[in-house]
Amino acid sequence: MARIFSGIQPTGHLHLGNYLGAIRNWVRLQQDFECLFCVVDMHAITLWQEPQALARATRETAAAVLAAGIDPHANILFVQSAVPGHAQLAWIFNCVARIGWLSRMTQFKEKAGKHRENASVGLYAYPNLMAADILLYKATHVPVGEDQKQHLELTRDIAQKFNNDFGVTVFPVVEPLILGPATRIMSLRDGTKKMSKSDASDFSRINLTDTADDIALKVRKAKTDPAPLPETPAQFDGRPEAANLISIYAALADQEVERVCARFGGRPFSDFKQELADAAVAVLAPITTEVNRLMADPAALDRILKDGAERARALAAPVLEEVYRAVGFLDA
Ligand code: AQP
Repeated sequence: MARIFSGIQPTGHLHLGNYLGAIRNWVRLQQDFECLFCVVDMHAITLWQEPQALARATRETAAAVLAAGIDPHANILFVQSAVPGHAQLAWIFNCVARIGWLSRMTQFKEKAGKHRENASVGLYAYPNLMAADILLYKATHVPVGEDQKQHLELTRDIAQKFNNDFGVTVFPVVEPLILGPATRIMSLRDGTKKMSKSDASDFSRINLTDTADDIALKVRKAKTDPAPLPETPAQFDGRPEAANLISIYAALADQEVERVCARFGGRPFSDFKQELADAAVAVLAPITTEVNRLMADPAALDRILKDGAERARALAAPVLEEVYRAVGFLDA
């Protein structure tokens, strides 16, 4: 059976973009694939995280994944740092990947910005850890958005170079899983920036833990332009905020963007925003209630994660043994 690995960083509150762009798809995937869902806390610390906030976000991220409908018995849900094989394999990949390969990664350039010399070594080597996450379980498919395509290519290069260097066929060629048209949700404050956990403004995103009142307020305050709503997607040009709000509505209501434009086109934003807020609340309220319930019992949540980590370690052990043998490391 095809095996999927998906990760999500506990870098803050999960938001509507994470839900519509990733988690909602994961819920659909679990019927057809063997899935590993991982809260990637080791990736999170490539940028500074307050320890207490990291611990809370790790539980909240797991809770949100469960609340969205992931079954932790049929799948494996776990925290990355609880499976040492990720770090062990990532080190070996640090020695397989070439500096030139990593230097081409656009996400490092974006995240390091102008302060490149001050960025952590971890941020630079992040794609090697991502390759380890996937290959530690010999995952065959990874659901990826546009922004992760380059990293997945690197995973394929690393797998191939490892196999060639050591004359083995340990690692499979990983395939990207493109799930329908890409849903990229943009910031409510700036339609050209993606909605992000680490955006300083909480008004830029709808969190999965927001109340109905929070959501209504954020949607009301969302940036728009003075023109009425576009009547077709062809009129989105130069109107990133309008395009974003319409796309969000379409994703929430599972409707074509064209249909949403036909329905609301020509009307003022105030009418539309009310309907958008209602649609967001209808989708998110049950998830929020469940996240809050799960967060109220951290011991039960930790038991689910511990069980997931045990099962992940069991899957990883024989792969790591194969890798150690290939490299010439003595048995652990
Ligand atoms: N705005 C978005 N629209 C659609 N999909 C999104 N994802 C994130 N933001 C959007 C998808 O969510 C999954 C998990 O992402 P991640 O936590 O691993 O990292 P990220 O993409 O860097 O997410 P954030 O929210 O922007 O976090 P920070 O602020 O920490 O960088 C991925 O599948 C991603 O595509």
